[in-house]
Amino acid sequence: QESRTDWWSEARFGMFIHWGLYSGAEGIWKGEKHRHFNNYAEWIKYRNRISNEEYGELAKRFVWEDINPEEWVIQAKKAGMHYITITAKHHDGFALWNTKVGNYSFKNYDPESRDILAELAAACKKHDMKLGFYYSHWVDWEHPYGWDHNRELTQDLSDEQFDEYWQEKVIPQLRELLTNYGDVALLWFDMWLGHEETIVQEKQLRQVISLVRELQPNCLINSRLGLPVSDPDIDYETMGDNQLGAVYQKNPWQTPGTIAHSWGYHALENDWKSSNQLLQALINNVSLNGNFMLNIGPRADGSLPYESVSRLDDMGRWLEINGESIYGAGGLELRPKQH
Ligand code: JFZ
Repeated sequence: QESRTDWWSEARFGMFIHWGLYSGAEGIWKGEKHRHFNNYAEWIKYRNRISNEEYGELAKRFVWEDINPEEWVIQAKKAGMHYITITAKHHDGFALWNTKVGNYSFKNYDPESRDILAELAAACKKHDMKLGFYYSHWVDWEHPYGWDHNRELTQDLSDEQFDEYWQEKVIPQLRELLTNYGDVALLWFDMWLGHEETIVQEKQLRQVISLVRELQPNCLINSRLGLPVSDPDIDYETMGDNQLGAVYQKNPWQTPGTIAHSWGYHALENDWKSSNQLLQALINNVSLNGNFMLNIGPRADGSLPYESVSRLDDMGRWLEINGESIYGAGGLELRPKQH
């Protein structure tokens, strides 16, 4: 019996791309001393309480004549990857595409900018690469009624306010993403795991699911949407960072991994994992019938750090020689497929 996750279970290895205004900050903000909660480069707006306007100015650091998403696709191919997931909207609330919903997107901050998701979608089509979108659905630091961890210390966000954010930003933006960019292979919702007091309601999540099923029936939905993995509408489980799947994992699953620490580009990080470590993460996951999605954080000019390129190329070379053991009925299939 065919299922919409068939391609996914064959694909095994994907590319995650964290790219947004934070890429222009490179993890560094004037006077930042206290690194609390986490020190991810892509969390810089939150950590430094940067206003929407000032943060938007980071758009000026983007070098549009050098930015070419096709290069990311070619790099993914070379690494042996079969799908790409890009941060359409991260927690900062800033849209990478030319959204008509609100004004927090490149086109309103830099007249030279282009619709990067349109270009990436075209490049993926050209190179036979599946494309998916990361969308931060409950955390949004731009919208006054999106979830912001600092709010816990200040005021309570009412259910009505949060639903206003949901209906006027989340739903119409997802509609755009599922309408204007061709086939969307998967959606990657994000949620801080273990956060009990989430304000998202089940009926809001069901609304998203209906929208996805209506507009793109083949699109996969991940578990960080906020419903249990056992829910029939959750197509695959997202594990924690570099976490391996449980042996009796029933659902399709994947681990998202970073090459260093942050997901977005950070100029000062140098805790790179080795090519061997990354290959072992991939092989471990595949041996447990799971996927591995390795993240890159391009700079504001679209380029990738040498350290990332060299690791991706190493993995691609290894897969070229040994790939059959991963994709065929090879020695790494320790147990029969369960789905
Ligand atoms: C979240 C984001 O906050 C982060 O910026 C990045 O986008 C990442 C992919 O997702 O961070 C998480 C959330 C959960 C875990 C790790 C990082 N986890 O469960 O290990």
